[in-house]
Amino acid sequence: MPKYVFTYFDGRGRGEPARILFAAAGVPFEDRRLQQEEWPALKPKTPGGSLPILEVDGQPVSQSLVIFRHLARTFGLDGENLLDKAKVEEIVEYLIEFKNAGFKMMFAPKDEESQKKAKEELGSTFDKSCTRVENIMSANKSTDGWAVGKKMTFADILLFEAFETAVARDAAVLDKFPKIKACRAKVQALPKIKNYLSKRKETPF
Ligand SMILES: N[C@@H](CCC(=O)N[C@@H](CS)C(=O)NCC(=O)O)C(=O)O
Repeated sequence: MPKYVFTYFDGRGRGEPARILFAAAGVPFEDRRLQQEEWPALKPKTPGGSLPILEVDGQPVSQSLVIFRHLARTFGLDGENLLDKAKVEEIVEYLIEFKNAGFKMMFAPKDEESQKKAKEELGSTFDKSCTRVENIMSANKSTDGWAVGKKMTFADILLFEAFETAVARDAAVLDKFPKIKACRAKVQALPKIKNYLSKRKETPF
């Protein structure tokens, strides 16, 4: 098995899905959590000047989605057949759109107009992403409760992770999307993930 070093800031952000993928697969990795003050010195040494970065036997891979896909493929969590793989990626893209709207909101200028615009965008992206994902799940012929096919995939992991902050703020936020809600509970209850979450450092986002 390769030696994995995963470098990201000391939060969930764009890094957490990779950590949960490792936990789900039961694969050890070095979880290198950078403090903000360490970043200026490291930035020029990174492939693209941003985090996360996954080192696989010393070879750096950048871009969060590329890292997630690489891990999902490596751990067999990317869907069982070509169409399932496309559905997994489709769900992931919708959830990343929602996460990106969340980051935009977080970094939006603090004036009233900008905050209002970012909040509206976050709300409409949430509705669009959840509706599409719920529809994909409704079309899944398997009744096992996973998003795609009859096995857990990376789509389920991202379903759990992408809504963590939203659910922590409002436990009822996913009530209109029962399949997403049930699937999140299933992911959270898996022993390896439950164990990881119980030990995970608590961070605001
Ligand atoms: N497209 C990149 C974006 C990465 C990104 O924006 N990372 C932020 C943290 S979430 C970062 O490194 N910020 C520090 C900087 O740009 O100097 C990815 O998905 O990995």
